[in-house]
Amino acid sequence: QEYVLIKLRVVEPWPEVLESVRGREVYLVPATLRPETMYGQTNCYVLPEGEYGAFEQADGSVFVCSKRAALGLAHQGSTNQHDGGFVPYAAASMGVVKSVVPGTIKGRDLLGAAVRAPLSIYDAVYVLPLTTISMSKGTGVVTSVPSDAPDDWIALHELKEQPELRDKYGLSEDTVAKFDVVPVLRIETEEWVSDVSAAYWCEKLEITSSKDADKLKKAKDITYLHGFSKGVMLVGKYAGTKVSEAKVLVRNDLLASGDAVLYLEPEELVVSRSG
Ligand code: ZZB
Repeated sequence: QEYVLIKLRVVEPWPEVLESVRGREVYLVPATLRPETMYGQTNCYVLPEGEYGAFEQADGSVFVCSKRAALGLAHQGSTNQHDGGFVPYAAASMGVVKSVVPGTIKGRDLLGAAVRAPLSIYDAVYVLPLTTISMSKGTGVVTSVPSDAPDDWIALHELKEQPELRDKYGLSEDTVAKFDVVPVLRIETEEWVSDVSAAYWCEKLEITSSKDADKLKKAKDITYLHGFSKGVMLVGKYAGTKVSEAKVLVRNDLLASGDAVLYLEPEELVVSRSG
């Protein structure tokens, strides 16, 4: 599985948990399969109970992600632990990567941090909680595109509508209030048309909770399928282009500008998850 890791740069106010790397180039690195939707990023999600680390990369920058993903990246040669040469899988799996922040970073400690998301129309977006994140997929960090990802839409909607939920995580209203859903691509089928397909399907299927797994899966399947086959870009450099073509163009632009890196999900680690 090839994911694109988007580099979301941590900016002031600096989170306390990252104090030891203050002033350095620190990024949260969500894994995405939908680089063409990055114009619509409204926030970033982490798992509150998830365990993350801050891992130094070969260029001196620091990636905040799961240890599992850091090992996978090391396997691909993203760290300089082995004189810049190929990093053997065995060495990576023996724990060559080391977090440059002492102790573990809980997702909870990252909530409310501000990050700069490449291509997003918003200057800075905030780190918010998502309880359905799997720590054994991607990096454990997810970038949120509520226009086209149903899981992202409902979780943001809940945080906007429920002050008690924000209180539970110590989040101010500012972290969600002004972040309206951004239309990124139009899907037009014979039955329906929408510029914010995830929002459209969440409402149509009457999804009211992020725990509504069955309906969310249905909404996700529909938006994924039609987004790729029928979607046309509405914004950015490739406005007017089909999603199926824009996807690789935006991916390549993000890689070329240094705003993203590739992450190949290692087979071995996926297999070991199921025993
Ligand atoms: C931006 C985006 C925009 C995404 C969209 C989806 C959609 P898959 O197919 O199940 O592998 N994701 C990444 N890592 C995780 C994780 N650890 N736990 C939960 N969700 C995760 O799904 C890959 C997508 O799931 C990724 O692409 C990411 O969200 C999220 F408009 O990034 B995506 C209809 C989906 N639309």
